[in-house]
Amino acid sequence: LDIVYKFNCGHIGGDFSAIDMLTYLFYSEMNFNKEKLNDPNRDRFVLSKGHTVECLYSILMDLGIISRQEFYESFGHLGTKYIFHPSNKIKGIEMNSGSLGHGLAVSVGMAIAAKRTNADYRTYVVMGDGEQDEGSVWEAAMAASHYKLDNLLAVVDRNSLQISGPTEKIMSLECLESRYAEFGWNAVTIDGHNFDQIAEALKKARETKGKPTMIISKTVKGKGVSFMENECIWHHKEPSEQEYKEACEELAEVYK
Ligand SMILES: Cc1ncc(C[n+]2csc(CCOP(=O)(O)OP(=O)(O)O)c2C)c(N)n1
Ligand SMILES: [Mg+2]
Repeated sequence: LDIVYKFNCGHIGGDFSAIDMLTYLFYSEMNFNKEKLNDPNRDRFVLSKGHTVECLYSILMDLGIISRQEFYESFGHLGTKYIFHPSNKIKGIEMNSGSLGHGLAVSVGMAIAAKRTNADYRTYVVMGDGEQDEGSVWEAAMAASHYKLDNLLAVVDRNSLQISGPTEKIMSLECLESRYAEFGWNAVTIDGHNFDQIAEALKKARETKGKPTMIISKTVKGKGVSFMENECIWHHKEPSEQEYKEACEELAEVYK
């Protein structure tokens, strides 16, 4: 919220739908921290829905991987690595993303590389639900099951909204879980704001052998701020001073 307000740009709705999942992945699931940035065995994370980079920046700042001061001084300036989508010039970010439909395919490549080199890192990728409209996602989905990538964990942030409206109006996706299951995945649908359900799904994913796991993470776009929740306009809207104040107050209530 601070980043989007201060720089008057960003994608707050999709940041807030995904941040609970990213929080769990970075703080409780992945073999990844500040000391492991160059460790070949670190788990790989790809934010395929790269337009919501603010949620990733927030975590990397909190983990001390990105300097908060450097970030706020240079974000968006000419020549900076702190740009509006993830850049792999930043330590801790594996892949440039933002052009939707590429993250799963690149993650499949990372997972295949682990298998071929007998490395035991796992690969995690978070996609958007509107992103599922990209045909390349389904090519990658086929490859993931073909190569039995049980070291690959994918998430669809199922907030049911994309840039211009509800996913079901633009390109219906239901039933997403059974589609992935038919593509040979271990697919599960959970409440993506419930840490117990996230933990359970990730545990089962680790136990599943011979297939990749897809978590359909049902979320609320704009989660945590009443006037942003489920409102398409907040895909890419910047809060006014008053809206910023109100949003801060609401979030402070939730997190006190
Ligand atoms: C290939 C490509 N086409 C178009 C865009 C522009 N774009 C940015 S965000 C977005 C909507 C994405 O919706 P969704 O995947 O549901 O993301 P979320 O709801 O999590 O923000 C689009 C079309 C893009 N980034 N990449
Ligand atoms: Mg969406």
